[in-house]
Amino acid sequence: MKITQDGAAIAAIATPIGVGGINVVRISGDGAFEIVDKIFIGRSRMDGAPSHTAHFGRIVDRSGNYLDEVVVVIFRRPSSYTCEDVAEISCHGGYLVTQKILQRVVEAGARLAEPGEFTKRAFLNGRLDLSQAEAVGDLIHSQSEAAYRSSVRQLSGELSRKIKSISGELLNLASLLELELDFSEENVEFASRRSLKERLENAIDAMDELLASYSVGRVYKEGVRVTIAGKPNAGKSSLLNALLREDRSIVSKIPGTTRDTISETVSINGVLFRLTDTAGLREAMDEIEMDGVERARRAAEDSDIVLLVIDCSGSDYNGTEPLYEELAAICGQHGAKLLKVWNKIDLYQGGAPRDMENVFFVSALRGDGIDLLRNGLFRVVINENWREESVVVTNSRHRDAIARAQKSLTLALESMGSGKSSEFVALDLRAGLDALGEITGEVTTDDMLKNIFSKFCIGK
Ligand SMILES: Nc1nc2c(ncn2[C@@H]2O[C@H](COP(=O)(O)OP(=O)(O)OP(=O)(O)O)[C@@H](O)[C@H]2O)c(=O)[nH]1
Ligand SMILES: [Mg+2]
Repeated sequence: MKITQDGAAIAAIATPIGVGGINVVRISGDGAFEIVDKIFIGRSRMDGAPSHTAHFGRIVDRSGNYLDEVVVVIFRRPSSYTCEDVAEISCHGGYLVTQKILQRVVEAGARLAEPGEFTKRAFLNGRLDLSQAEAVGDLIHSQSEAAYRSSVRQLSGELSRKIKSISGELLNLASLLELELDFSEENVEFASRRSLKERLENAIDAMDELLASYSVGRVYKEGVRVTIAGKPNAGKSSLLNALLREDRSIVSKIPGTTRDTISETVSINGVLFRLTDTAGLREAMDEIEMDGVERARRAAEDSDIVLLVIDCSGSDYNGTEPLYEELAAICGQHGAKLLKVWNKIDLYQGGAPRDMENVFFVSALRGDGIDLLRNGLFRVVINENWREESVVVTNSRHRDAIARAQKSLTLALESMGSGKSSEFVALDLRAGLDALGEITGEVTTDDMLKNIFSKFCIGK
């Protein structure tokens, strides 16, 4: 296992800022144990201590005054998160005491770590590949069961294995073609063109599947934005409360109650939905309301799903077509889905409502039909045919790399079809391999790494 060139010791507080039971200051790199020995008084020295041992003692300042009682855990290279020498100082969980210990660590020779630098070193030292390192960041930021589950799967190397199996096949094909080139004088074919074509097509199909999984992956990772729109008094705020199963939004008989937009999140089958209640859409009466209506329109522009709530207690529902058309136009432009929700069915006087596609019948007040609507929202984003165990791409960087790789393979197929020399085909295959290599990190640039790890927290 190679150790990073610049293995100088770095340090950071690894726990959240604030007051808690324990905080951890983490040090990684050359001289990590010597640094601790300069500021720590315990029974033994860390420099000679065995890996994976915990040591009780005190951290002292320059004059030998004690700052805190701590436990230091040490991990010797390469058996640590970063594959370097790592010391973790657990101190009492106060803001000041932790800052003082970090300051001592820096005085003793460590430099402050940049965001994600521990994980970056873990990647550079081969402990994780790039998609796994990214999964660490996703895991920390996951806000829903689905985001959590998909990041754990990616961390375990599921996506990497899939990508490597496709790359392995491409590498075999490229090598065969390149071997042919070496023997070009003899004019031999190491693989029949038919079998080559078939294997390429299979790789393209496998990529298609991965690309298709991104629509689900994005939903898992980022959640779904839902706007609740409709005329004043239709029951939008009541519907928000019913979906949340709590009273968050102000409900009243007076039209125009909601003037601002209110957003809340709710988990449906583990997927995060961000629901936005809006001001009723009509020609506004006063300036504040006008602003609210404008916000409602903007929220609809920014949504994955728009719910048009229609009050069916009177005869008013007949007049909602213009509103439907307006929202349909907004949704059409932004690729969002528009669903109709007939509300107040407890007061409905018309004939039995017909079952229609993308139309739901509910009573936000009594809760009728709310579970069906919740399930409907879930079905809009997670197709019934989706298999839970499929490998899912959750990261747009990965999706773009797969799309580029697929394009190169399509070019390779075309070149073969038009009888071009193996040289061209092999070149396209290599380009495809490079694109896939960006996902696992076999091919990287400084900018790419900077971009990825700068989004991490300091101390991770
Ligand atoms: N009977 C019945 N009344 C309902 C139902 N849903 C909402 N209401 C009532 O309709 C009135 C308006 O509800 P809100 O939820 O405030 O409606 P809104 O669309 O948010 O109204 P604005 O914010 O003013 O645009 C309230 O008196 C609710 O109690 C329902 O399913 N059945
Ligand atoms: Mg309201």
